[in-house]
Amino acid sequence: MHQRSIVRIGVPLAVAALALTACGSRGDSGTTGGGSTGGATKTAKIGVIAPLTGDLSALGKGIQHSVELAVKQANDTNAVPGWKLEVSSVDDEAKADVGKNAATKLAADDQVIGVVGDLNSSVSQQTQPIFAAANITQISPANTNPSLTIGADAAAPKRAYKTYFRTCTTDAVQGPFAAQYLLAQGIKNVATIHDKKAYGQGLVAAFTTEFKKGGGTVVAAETINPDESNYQAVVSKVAPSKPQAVYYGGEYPQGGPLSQQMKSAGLNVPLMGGDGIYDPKYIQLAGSTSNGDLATSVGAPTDSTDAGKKFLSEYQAAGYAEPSAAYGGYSYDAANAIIAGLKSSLASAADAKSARTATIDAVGKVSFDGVTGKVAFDQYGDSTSKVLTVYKVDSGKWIAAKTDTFK
Ligand code: ABU
Repeated sequence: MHQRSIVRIGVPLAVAALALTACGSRGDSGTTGGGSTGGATKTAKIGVIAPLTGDLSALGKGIQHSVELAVKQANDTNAVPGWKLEVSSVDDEAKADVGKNAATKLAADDQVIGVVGDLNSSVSQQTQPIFAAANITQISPANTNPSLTIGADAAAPKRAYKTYFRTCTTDAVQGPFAAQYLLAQGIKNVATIHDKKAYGQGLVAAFTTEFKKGGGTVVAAETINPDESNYQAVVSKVAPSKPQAVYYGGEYPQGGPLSQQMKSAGLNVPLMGGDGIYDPKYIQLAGSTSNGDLATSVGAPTDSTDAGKKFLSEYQAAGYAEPSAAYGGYSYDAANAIIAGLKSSLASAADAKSARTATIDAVGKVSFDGVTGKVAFDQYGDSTSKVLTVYKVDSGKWIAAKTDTFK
């Protein structure tokens, strides 16, 4: 698409268009290439399905651009000889019904061989069967609800979809990690609040089991409606139980205002959440009274490792309009896991569609050192890495308080 316009628009604009293509800096859904294409004669696409508009677009854009960076680098290094890789991005708006349509669109494109996304567990519940029916490898950098890989019954785990993998760890680890952290801080009485969605509800359930096991008491358990923005009623219900902290299952567009409304109603205790609130926008929404609030997120801080620093520097050099955000490293690793699989699955393939099944098998066997640590998958499609970090709001910023491997 960009190359056709380059012929018409002359040299100065052509240079600008090439720069745009190389950065993959489109702001919305669409296809981007990026990188040199050498003598490639065949095209395979890696899809991105994420919220590219709406409240969670800060996270979605980080996912999109991180995949674009991996694809640009793969094209530049001729990682898959004879093939030009492209990114095809669709907007799921963080909504299950929109995600379903977006996944159907990607699956209908014969050149799509793998997909990175979705961000939301509740959206992936709808897109998983669509990609599975089309034999398209799906790797989420952010879904943490355990059922997506092991099925609904954690006591009898059974792989849900052979096409589905994730590079992040799950709430079966994240919830207990938070519970152990609070208990170690001497916090024994906690109120829980979740948004009734797959991620929030599952996270609170995992937290509650571990917190009680460790001797803690859940003094109140409430829910919010994520479509509302006034949480005074739930704050009034929780406050009389005098919790030492509130554990919240949900995302930052609701978590930030919940924290702000708690504090302004006199409930001056930390709100702790999972990776769904680990974003600067949470602090913006929660305001100055969010100092002391806590979040867990998957992995070690990206800027704490050499591989992470290299990724952030290359991301910045590529000039994307939005930061890589919480899941950038996981998205880059997810794209590189697909690309690693393509090295064998596309080696003698006539076209992308005929190599979809071989790609699933190849991705299941990858093992490499990525930005987030070792990238490899277990028998359910889960990441073998179980590293998490607790972050605390300090002077208006998230500061890492503890990084550990959950055992
Ligand atoms: N992992 C937090 C946000 C995404 C999800 O719904 O899992």
